[in-house]
Amino acid sequence: MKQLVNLFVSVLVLSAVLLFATYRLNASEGYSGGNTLTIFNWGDYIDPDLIAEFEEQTGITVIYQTFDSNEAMMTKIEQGGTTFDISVPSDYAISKMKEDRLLLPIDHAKLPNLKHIDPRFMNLSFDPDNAYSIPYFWGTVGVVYNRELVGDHEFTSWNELWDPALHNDILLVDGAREVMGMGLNSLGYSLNDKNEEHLQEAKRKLNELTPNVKAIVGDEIKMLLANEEAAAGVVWSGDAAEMMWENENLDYVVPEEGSNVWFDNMVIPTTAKNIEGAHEFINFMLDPEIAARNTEYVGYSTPNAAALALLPEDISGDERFYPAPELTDKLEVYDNLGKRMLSHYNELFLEFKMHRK
Ligand code: SPD
Repeated sequence: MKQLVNLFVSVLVLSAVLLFATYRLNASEGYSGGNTLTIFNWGDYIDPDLIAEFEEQTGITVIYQTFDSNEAMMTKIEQGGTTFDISVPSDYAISKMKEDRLLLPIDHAKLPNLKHIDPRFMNLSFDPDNAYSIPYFWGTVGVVYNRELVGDHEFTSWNELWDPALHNDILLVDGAREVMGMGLNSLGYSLNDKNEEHLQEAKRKLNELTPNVKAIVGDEIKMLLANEEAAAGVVWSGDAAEMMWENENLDYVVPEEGSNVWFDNMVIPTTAKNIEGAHEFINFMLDPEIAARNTEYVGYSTPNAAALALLPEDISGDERFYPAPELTDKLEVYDNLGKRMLSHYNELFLEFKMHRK
């Protein structure tokens, strides 16, 4: 009898341990059981107070995870084993995720705040009718530079980055499309170019930039440039805005040969378990007062017209971050290049990174 009781206790303990381990695993992989919502967003891309407010307002518990590139995010969602309810891909990634059937349709009837989005940011080519994606932030790629450290340079041309005077003094954002795009644009080619000769030419040109490249980094780029650890950097516009709040010697420019205009939108991946909660979250983020606070916190440009009207003039009137449509119309949106070409861009970028070692 004693043996039977011991066996029973052992089975009970083992079950409890297994249950706990499963719970921990699910939590770390973004399990959205119960009244939870799992959000998969770029790093440094939301005011954390807003998550707390959303939880308080709705009674939903948010599990929040971050990524640092569209490619990493798509791989994770494709692999499965996650239950993300919300993600925030960029334009070309949205087009690819739609193609790969990784997105659920969004019910606009559940988003009364959608009316606040400036029509200029709706119905874009990567998702006509916004059937699968709702605008979050937008911006450009350009050069942030420290007026005190770069001599006469104003970076109206990408080619100024190649000046030997900038030896070991520039930082690059860790993005395959951004760096390859910059290489292609500096040669006068499109940042969506698929011509192999042009791509190899761009890689050779990037290799020539190596002596000037101090580091290729993620979100730390803001801290490094604000602390004057480098004279210039190729960055996303919102990161530039945030650095410029910290250091008044910094300025931001989009070089004249052309660059990228991008759009990050909220989506509901097919991994979602809390579709209702996902709609509630999207509608919450579209509220003008919430979107304005989020914009002031992260520094990126809001597509929400009612939120923009609430922002101070030094933000909403800054043409470096809210350029006129005439300028953005001249910039290019990244195309969904297709699986093979996208991998090729990534390989070339990796080869460039290896060339530095
Ligand atoms: N730290 C937040 C970065 C978000 C940048 N998204 C830009 C994507 C451009 N393709």
